[in-house]
Amino acid sequence: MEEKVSKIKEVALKEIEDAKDVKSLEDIRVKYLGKKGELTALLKMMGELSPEERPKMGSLVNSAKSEIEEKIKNKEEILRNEELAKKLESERIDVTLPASKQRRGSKHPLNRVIEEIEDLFVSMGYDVVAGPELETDEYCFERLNLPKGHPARDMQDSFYITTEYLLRTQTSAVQARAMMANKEKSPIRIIVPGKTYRREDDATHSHQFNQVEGLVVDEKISFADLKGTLEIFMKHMLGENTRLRFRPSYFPFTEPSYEVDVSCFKCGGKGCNLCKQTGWIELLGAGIVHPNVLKMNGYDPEKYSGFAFGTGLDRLAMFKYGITDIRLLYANDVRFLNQFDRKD
Ligand code: 2U9
Repeated sequence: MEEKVSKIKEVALKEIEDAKDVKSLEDIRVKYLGKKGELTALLKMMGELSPEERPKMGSLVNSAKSEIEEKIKNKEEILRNEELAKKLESERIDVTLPASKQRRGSKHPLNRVIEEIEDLFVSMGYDVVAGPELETDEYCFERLNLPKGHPARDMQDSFYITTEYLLRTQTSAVQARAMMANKEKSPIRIIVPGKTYRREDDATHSHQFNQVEGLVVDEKISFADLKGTLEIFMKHMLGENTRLRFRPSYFPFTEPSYEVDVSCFKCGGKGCNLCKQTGWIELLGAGIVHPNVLKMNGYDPEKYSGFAFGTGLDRLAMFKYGITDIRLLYANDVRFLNQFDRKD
């Protein structure tokens, strides 16, 4: 029996010594110290020994057991340290490697144009105002001198959600809201950039486009103020040599109304393919606010007058940056957008 214990111990200690990983150490522990382990079996056999032999053999088996446990514990620590060292070595970070390049986004050309316009008008004392894209018939049409059944409503067919609610066809509703919200009926100078929607079904028009409209209401506002403002606006956006041409037009909310052309910035007005040999490009609509619109939105037309204007931001961005296809503005193609990356 004594010999058997020392043999088991010797073999166990050798196996522990040779163990290559934590898993094989665990197998060794089970083999010798587990429920059905070799040393455990010897302990179970104690009952068969004589009472004189039992204490000696008991202490012998127990000390072999402790020695094996101790050795497994030490070896486990060594193996774990080795595994950790190997892992650290394989996952070592070379801090001297060049950093991976960060891909930087760029400002969308439409947003660049909007911000440029906002900065200009804010510098002239205007407020930038936003409003809902889902509008009521009242603000989109009625308060702009377009009662139900007015033939000019056909020019702006829209997406109706109910008979009362629709996607706004122009941002003008926001100007009407600003006039109504101004309880003191004090002068107003605002621009309203934003998305607008129309029910278009041909290939040259989009159901959604961006526009900016402006409104000034004050005492003694005249056509001269409108003309000067649009001149500053267009020269700022398209270049100092830009000239304007006003042609009579019709909008229900302004009287008189104008289509406003700018001299072609590609040929300077001589005539080219961009301006279809006319020297002019139609870019804005404008007019003197109709007295009915002033009245309907709480302003006394005897005391106040105003001017208003509007332009399509998509067209303006296309002209400014020489973009030839409007779909590029909405395709989110980084090869296109990267060209507008300011390097500053
Ligand atoms: C109020 C009073 C007057 C807004 C105006 C235009 C002329 C105009 C279009 C140009 C191209 C929009 O993007 S576009 O289709 N806009 O021509 N808009 S005057 O007049 C107003 C608005 C609100 C209370």
